[in-house]
Amino acid sequence: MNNQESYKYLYKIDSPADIRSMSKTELVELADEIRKFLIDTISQTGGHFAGSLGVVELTIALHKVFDTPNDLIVWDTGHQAYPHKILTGRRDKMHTIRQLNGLSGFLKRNESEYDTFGAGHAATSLSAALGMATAADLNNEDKKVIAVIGDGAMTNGMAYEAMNNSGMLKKNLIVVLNDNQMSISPNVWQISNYFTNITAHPEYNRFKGAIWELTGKLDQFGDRLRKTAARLESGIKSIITPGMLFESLGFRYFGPFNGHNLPKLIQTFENIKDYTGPILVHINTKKGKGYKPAEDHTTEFHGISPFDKITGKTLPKKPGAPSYTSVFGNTLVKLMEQDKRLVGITAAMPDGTGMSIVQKAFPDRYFDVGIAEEHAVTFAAGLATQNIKPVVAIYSTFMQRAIDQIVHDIALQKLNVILALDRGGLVGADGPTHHGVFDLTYLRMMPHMVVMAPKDENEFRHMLYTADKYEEGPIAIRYPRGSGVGVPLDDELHTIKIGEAEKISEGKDVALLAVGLMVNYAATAVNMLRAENISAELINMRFIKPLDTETLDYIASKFDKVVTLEENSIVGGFGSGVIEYFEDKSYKNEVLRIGLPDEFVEHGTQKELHELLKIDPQGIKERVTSFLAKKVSKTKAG
Ligand SMILES: Cc1ncc(C[n+]2csc(CCOP(=O)(O)OP(=O)(O)O)c2C)c(N)n1
Repeated sequence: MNNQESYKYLYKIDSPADIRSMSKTELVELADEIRKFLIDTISQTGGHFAGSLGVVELTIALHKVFDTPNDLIVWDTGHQAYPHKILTGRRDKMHTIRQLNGLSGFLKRNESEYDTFGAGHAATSLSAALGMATAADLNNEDKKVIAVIGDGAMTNGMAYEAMNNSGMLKKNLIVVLNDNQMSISPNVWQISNYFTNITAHPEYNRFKGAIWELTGKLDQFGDRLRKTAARLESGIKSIITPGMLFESLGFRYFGPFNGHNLPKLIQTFENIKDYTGPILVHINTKKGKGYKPAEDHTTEFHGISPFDKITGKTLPKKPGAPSYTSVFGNTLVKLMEQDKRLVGITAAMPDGTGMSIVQKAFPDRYFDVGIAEEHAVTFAAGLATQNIKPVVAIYSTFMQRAIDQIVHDIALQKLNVILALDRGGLVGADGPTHHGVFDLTYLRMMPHMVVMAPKDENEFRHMLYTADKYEEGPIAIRYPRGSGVGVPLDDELHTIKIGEAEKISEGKDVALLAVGLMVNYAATAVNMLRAENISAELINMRFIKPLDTETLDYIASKFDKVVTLEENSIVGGFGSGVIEYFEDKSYKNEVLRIGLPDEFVEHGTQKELHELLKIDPQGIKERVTSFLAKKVSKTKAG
């Protein structure tokens, strides 16, 4: 894919040890080569791009100065770690990134010894790094631990919990704040203004460094003097910087530095690497650095499908059904026109969730709270106590962050909050950190919760309308990543009776009870089964909670064998709900649960994964056929 001859250094680097002997001038050239390589490769594969372009110099500087893998670099979220992968022996596999059996798009402990901590969700790096620094002490090991966190991830509470704890523990921890003033979308938070306002003040930092060194040398008085110096320093710093946030939390602050000045970065890390205690190095970088289209359109290039590297344009999409995300945004705007109580909340994903459509239509009724899913949910709960009807749109995987808030703040108090869980089910290339395969399980366990999953984009719109009209407590809708199935959209919206299933087709040999996307797959499987003279009845259950027990009673009386289908873990999901109900009623039907296995599913396209896991129409047909062929009778264990 890449012409090796056009690279002077890159193909000589198989591990970070190879860059440690290189001069700063050579490393600057290497940085250019890494960018060229990234542009060549990711334009063909697609992937997380702009963030990686922004940390090329940082990655080189860290691997040059620190003794990785003995020293530990913890990248937050992991979407910006492509240069790290390139320098740590994975250059020649980069063309496989995010593809089935290829490199992960994030960090993975089992992919490389340089990947110290797996991630995909934001703001875990500081806690994990503090754990590692503490373990180094406990194990009597000499290790530096460096966490790299973005300004977007710093909108998440976990970062502050970790900083607070770091200040208490006083472990040797270096935090690099990679400040590009962007999350995926522009950063919305108050504290980003704080970063921007921090004045670069070399005299101040030099003065501070000198005092610190001097007081450290005066053994017996050093500690007292240091405390006095620290007080003096606070006084001075509060005059020349707008706040003392990091220092108040117990970090020594250095910066801000130009994160693209490689020699200066190397020098900075050389200077601070042996300092003790928590240190924060603040660098300014440009997301998309070095590739104009990505610099100009950072949001689009955060994660991108294959593109033309000359024009920066992505390959044209085949015209097709609208995405669930856009149907969500457009329908919500329509509902908001009628119902003035409705407001929209996103946790730093306005484009990803379709909330940007709401933002344009109703800027005053739209809230981007930052990467703060827990807060988003409790914020919604607060709004709901005052007769506002919040719609919280969060990807299923990120909603995992807010399980307690849903239980404690919303469900327990029976507040009228609408939860819109986008990317429910397997998401494809982002892999196990991002698959939304537990939501039916974790939502189903909560009292007062209503949980729906639409079979197509039209039903989705009616479910949103139903949620708006529902006044009995929380109601959740989970829907898949990607396009709808291409059905016409009704103009008039109507409510769906809570807990009412829909019969799709009549049959006599076996019942298929499906939710969400699986209704469609099952419908195709029903046709395939018919060709083999198997007559299957298909029910679109629509509600995971409450279950349509009338329909379940009817199914249990009509069929010996029942199949449940869901794109969720089979542990505790929709199928488990059906089995629990049958058990409670002492029904003796045989039940086959088709869903996702009790393991983390790797990355690949959605289609590949569906096939692999036999939840595609063909797989369903095969599994139903062998289920019917099997003579099973329920017996006591043993
Ligand atoms: C808990 C969680 N919520 C949302 C996301 C989606 N997400 C991935 S990267 C990102 C922005 C991160 O911004 P920043 O930390 O500044 O890193 P940058 O991309 O600017 O390098 C977001 C919101 C996530 N990964 N994890």
